[in-house]
Amino acid sequence: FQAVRNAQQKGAPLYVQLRKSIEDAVNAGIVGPGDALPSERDIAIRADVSRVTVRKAVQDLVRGGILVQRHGSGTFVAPRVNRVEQPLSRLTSFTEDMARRGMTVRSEWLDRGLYTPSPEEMMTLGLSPSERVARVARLRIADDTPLAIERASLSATILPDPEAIGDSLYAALEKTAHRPVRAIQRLSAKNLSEAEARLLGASPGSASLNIERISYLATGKVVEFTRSVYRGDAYDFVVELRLAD
Ligand code: 16G
Repeated sequence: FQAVRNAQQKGAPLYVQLRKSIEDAVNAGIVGPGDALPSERDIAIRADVSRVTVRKAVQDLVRGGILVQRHGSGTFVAPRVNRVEQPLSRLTSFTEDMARRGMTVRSEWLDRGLYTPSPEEMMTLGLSPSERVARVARLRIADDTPLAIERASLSATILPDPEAIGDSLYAALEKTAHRPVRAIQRLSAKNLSEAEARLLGASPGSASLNIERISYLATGKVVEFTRSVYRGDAYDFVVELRLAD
């Protein structure tokens, strides 16, 4: 922070200078992943800048995923997350993807049960209003890092007992010959809401990937309509491209 005071004459806005010196401290390992930052007031005093300047610098670093803010407990250097590379052309399950990398998979249940379908579920899954939809919502965790929030909807005729799927939805579907063989996946960029950020241990507003998967049986029947939110700092989706013939 001393450097900020020394550099004040150099022209760049103060919050930019402060942001850089915090970033340098993180990169140099002076503060490590998970370490708490001093309070806004302490930083302001030490760097001889206003608290507004500190807040702006910190907000930028939170947005960039360098720092995380936890309500009530302060600001921390973001834990280091090993990025996962996921090929996009294969229809695999989360459990298989992570097991192949030697990672330990765990899920926390957010919701599971049979419900009256929403209009969107009726349309996508081809259900009538009198039919039931099975909802399976989980926080997907690999090696203790929460990677994604996943909400799957399936026809209750395909998944009559969502409580009984165990660790892997696709393994459960395989047992009843309902494992999908084809899927259409749509990816879009989004910023995490407060609630999503809390579940994923990330900062509200930080980058994430929204993924929608509709998967099908060989007969063409829809099996699953799943919406997932993946942490932007933990996932790279990789696609192989070939010259069109
Ligand atoms: C993947 C799929 C999800 C599927 C799940 C099954 C994406 C974006 N999503 O996470 O649609 O329901 O795998 O995983 O790839 P499981 O068999 O481990 O429960």
